[in-house]
Amino acid sequence: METNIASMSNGDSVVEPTRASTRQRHDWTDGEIAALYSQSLPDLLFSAQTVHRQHHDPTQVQLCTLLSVKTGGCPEDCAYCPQSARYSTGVEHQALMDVEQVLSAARVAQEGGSTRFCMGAAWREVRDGEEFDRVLEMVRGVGALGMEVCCTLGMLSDGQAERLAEAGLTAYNHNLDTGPEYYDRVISTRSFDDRLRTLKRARDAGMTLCSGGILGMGERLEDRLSMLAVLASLDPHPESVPINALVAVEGTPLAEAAPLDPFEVVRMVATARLVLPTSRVRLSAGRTQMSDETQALCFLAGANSIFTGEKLLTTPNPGEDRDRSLLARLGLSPAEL
Ligand code: SAM
Ligand code: DTB
Ligand code: SF4
Repeated sequence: METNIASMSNGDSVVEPTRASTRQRHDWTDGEIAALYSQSLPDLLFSAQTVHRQHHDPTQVQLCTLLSVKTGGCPEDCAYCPQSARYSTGVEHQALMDVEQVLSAARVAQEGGSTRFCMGAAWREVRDGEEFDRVLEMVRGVGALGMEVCCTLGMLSDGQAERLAEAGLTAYNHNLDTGPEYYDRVISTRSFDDRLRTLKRARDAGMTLCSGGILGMGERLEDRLSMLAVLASLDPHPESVPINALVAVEGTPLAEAAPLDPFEVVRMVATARLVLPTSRVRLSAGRTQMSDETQALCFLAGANSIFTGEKLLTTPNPGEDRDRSLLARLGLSPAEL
């Protein structure tokens, strides 16, 4: 049965915010999403928590670890990215790592409580050959440890998606990054539709999807919300949705981007929770700039996954000790597989 929490907490709400609370809806309009987002913070958090508890244990947070298996020198022009060869960011280039090195990093991550290991490569797209074969070997090896395995390698062709799925890849990460209208202001070397095509290939090959975006690149609120509408239009919804706050890196075109209002991140997480009720919402890049209290509000708003460890791909992350203490202070526990 569908509940209308808005009428319980705020009879004047424009829409029925949680009309779709118990199922995935794929026809959210930008207007409906805007009405959710703009409720009072207490109403928004109440709705988001109610939906969150229908699908998830609110005390459990999934711990994921990232590893950059091939770093820097990327031909793309993503304006936020320290790994693009077009900007001088001081990121040291590193060729594709050896399988054994990657597996030993995965073991360390697992010992630290991570259940998911995500390997990233600064590629525009996957190319068939020895390097792709090596990545497939990494996927098999991490899977054999009993972890969820995720890769983010750029664009995929049909055959490549199938080979990744056969190797046991749990999830493919490919972010929309922003809404369709703003997209061209951030990246010119591949289109929004290219992204959707790669996501479809990964889905058709049987993998789960990890797709989200970045806040704080100069986009309007409408762009953030239309990104959520596109994510929700995917059927089924992406199983995990990373919400990144821009890490403004010197040398990139977005180095001077204005810092985000933390409440905008909280509202975005809560709105993602409402329109993507069954997905894991991952509070991703940008946590080093967030206070403990902001992160706590994000967990209250429905975030239930984080990246742990000292580093994301190339930029700093809070690190295990700090995260362990934050979760303990909030009475949250690492989710088990
Ligand atoms: N090269 C592949 C691609 O672009 O699909 C995979 C790696 S790429 C670094 C993965 C994602 O990291 C990007 O889509 C973007 O959302 C995120 N990202 C990169 N740089 C970031 C930054 N400075 N701040 C926040 N998120 C960032
Ligand atoms: C995602 O959405 N965020 C992660 C992961 N997916 C691949 C990457 C964040 C990268 C932040 C910048 C860096 O460390 O290079
Ligand atoms: Fe390359 Fe990915 Fe960075 Fe874009 S986000 S420059 S594709 S590594």
